[in-house]
Amino acid sequence: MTAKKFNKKEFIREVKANVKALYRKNLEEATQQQIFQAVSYAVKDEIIENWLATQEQYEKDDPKYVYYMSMEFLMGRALGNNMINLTIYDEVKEALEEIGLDINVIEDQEPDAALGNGGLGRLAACFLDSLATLGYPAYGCGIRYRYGMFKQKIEDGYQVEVPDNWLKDGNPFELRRPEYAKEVKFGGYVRVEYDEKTGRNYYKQEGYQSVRAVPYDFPIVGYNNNIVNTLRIWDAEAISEFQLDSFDKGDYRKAVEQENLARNIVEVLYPNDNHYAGKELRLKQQYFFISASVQEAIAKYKKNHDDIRKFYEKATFQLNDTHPTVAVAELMRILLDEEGLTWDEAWEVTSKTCAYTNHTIMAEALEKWPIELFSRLLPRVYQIIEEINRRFVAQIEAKYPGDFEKVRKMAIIFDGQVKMAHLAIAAGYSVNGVAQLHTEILKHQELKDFYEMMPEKFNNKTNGITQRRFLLHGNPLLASWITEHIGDEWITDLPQLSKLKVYVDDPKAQQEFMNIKYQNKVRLAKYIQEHNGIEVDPRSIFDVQVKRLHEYKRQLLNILHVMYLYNQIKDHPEMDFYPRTFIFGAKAAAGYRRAKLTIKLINSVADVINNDASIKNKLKVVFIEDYRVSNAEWIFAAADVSEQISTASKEASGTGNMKFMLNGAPTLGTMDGANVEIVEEVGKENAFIFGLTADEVINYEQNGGYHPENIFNSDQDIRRVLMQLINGEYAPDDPERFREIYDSLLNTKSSDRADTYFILADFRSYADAQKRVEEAYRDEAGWAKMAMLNTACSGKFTSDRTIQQYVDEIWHLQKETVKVK
Ligand code: GPK
Repeated sequence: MTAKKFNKKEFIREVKANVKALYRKNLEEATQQQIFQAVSYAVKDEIIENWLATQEQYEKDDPKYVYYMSMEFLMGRALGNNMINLTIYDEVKEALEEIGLDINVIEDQEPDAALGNGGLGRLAACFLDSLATLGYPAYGCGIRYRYGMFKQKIEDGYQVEVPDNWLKDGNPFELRRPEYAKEVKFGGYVRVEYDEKTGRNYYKQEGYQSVRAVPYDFPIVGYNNNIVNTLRIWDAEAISEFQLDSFDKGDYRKAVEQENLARNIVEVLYPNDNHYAGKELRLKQQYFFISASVQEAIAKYKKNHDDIRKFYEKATFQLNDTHPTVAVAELMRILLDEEGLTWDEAWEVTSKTCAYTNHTIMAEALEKWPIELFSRLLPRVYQIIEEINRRFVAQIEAKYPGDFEKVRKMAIIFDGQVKMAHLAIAAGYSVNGVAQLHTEILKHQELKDFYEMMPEKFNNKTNGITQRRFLLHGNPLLASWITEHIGDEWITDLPQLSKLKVYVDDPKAQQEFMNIKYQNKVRLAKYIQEHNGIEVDPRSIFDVQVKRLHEYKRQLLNILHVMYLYNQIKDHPEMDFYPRTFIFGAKAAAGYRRAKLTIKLINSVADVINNDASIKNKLKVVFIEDYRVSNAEWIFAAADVSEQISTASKEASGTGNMKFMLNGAPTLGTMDGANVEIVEEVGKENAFIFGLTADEVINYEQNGGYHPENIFNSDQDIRRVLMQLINGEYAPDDPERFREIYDSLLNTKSSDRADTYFILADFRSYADAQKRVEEAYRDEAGWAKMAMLNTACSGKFTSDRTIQQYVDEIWHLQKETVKVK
């Protein structure tokens, strides 16, 4: 399993040649960006033989593939990761040094491939890494957005969104594959023809508009195993006029409309996380990439198989949330209308091919499309969904005779809407949640009726993360230290980290471990100084909350607590207080007003505190601009404390929590999502747990009885902090600025219950937990041990384990091996 030998001389020669060929320049004249491109093409050359060999091997073995269908792949940078997985990172580093280049500077030229919002998109990226590393045949299927997740600028404390023109300098790793282009049709109407000979109706879409879907392939390099899988993302191009039906030739208006459709469809990623906006263009995006991907999967199968009724033996579709669920109907359409299967035959194939992952219980994230919109955009697909629904409702009625409530709650089409989750569950052979607690809540609360009707479909797959990116690449110092102590098998077998347990009481090991943490803090402090102009002390506790800005994730609880601490220090200047740096990083959806106001609040509090000399640098607050995969790697490496403080029951899993743990940062969190399993692995004494339990939260939500105003009235510290939201303390120029946040916590006049996310309920126990953090940190040896135990016990949370469970329990794929020639 060793990779091809790396030839340093040859590599340098190639980099130089690439600079010439691409830019007609010598190395000395080239910009760092140009050198990045040249280096990337040289690395791509190392990949390409393996990519070919892998696809040849697959062709020969004719394995089953998983098609991971996702609107989002939050890949981050490719160059560093590809070098890591090719196991040529150190060699390339040396080679570049030899010609006077710094690998960090070169890597820093690459824009993040930010084709995703947050956890869901990053999970897809980690899964691709694990699939290739474990040797499973897989395609990632998605959209090549021209503009990915917006870049975040902070101006006057407010978030400003800047377009992410990530393709402007060209994209060295991608490969355009026009030979696999597909036509995707929208709108028009369905004509039914009865064929006397076969006695069947035939359905034809007419008067439609279409776009050409053109795939771009990205190599997904497995770790040190010669395997290279493919992420296939689709671009949209206009169907040129000479390709129009003779019927449409000369229809100028149609030609223009089709061109606009092509231009708009892949223009931009919707920047919503855990939130559905119901936009027509979003549904177009969904059908666009799904139709192209399903057509391609079928075409690939048909190349060497005759019996389409056995399609599911060679392909399975994993639907990453409901966003790709139209795949169910598109597969039915092709099987019925193009392959000529009967309904029952087509349904058998479809329901053995599709599987669905649920990523949230947040009601506002549930996708439901108005039938008017859906049937206008996808007339034939809508007909098929109607028939799926008719049959599903009949099943419900057969199982629960006379129980109309069941139909009302479970139908796929109801109240004028198509409910995508219901379609995914009715059609799929598997429904999974992403952490134990989340799956239990699905089974017994959110999807209770479905679980009762078809319990066999439900299963849990606790999320995971790839240690190749988030430790080996992101934290090279710790990675080397670990390898020195337990060998390097952890790179593909993370539970090996438990071997570190013998070192947790060893003072020398403790010191080395904490020294590495310190150096990573210095690296981050430099980044913060350069990007934020704020000086932070690497000896202070780095207390970090990085994730999307959302009310349920409760960045507000964190910053209110900072305000409380500040009051304490001001009141008791002599108080013994261990210096703390509170670090935030978060993008808010562009249209999410309250989230954006929370960013302004964090920055306003930061301004006051960071500029108050009287507190002698005991407190610092930093909001890191443009939190994204590339700077996340550094942030996790430098964290002392991992803030995972969502309202219990609301965070399906979390994956940032796992990245912190891997890098030796204990969790300060609620018993929510995968935090529960983190505590299970590392022990309660090595985490700081607080707050309401999921059961308590759900009980309040269902039965009432929560009165935040009572807490406000009886707890003077809390009252004071809340008053500071509306007395101009942090907004002297506009004391009303944060009124909305204040009202959200106390005012029941607004439509929803006051303090929807139980911030006041959890405030005291959060503050107590923070106190315990401080005490624990003062005990140097104790803290070192706790930090090391977090790393040592993080083995469960590799995405390699998650993928192996998907393979064993859902997909049933065979491992492939590839030899280099
Ligand atoms: C869930 F529903 C969604 C969504 O739209 N975007 C998103 O990132 C996240 N998620 C969950 O919020 C996390 O708890 C979870 O770990 C992650 O998906 C991956 O499953």
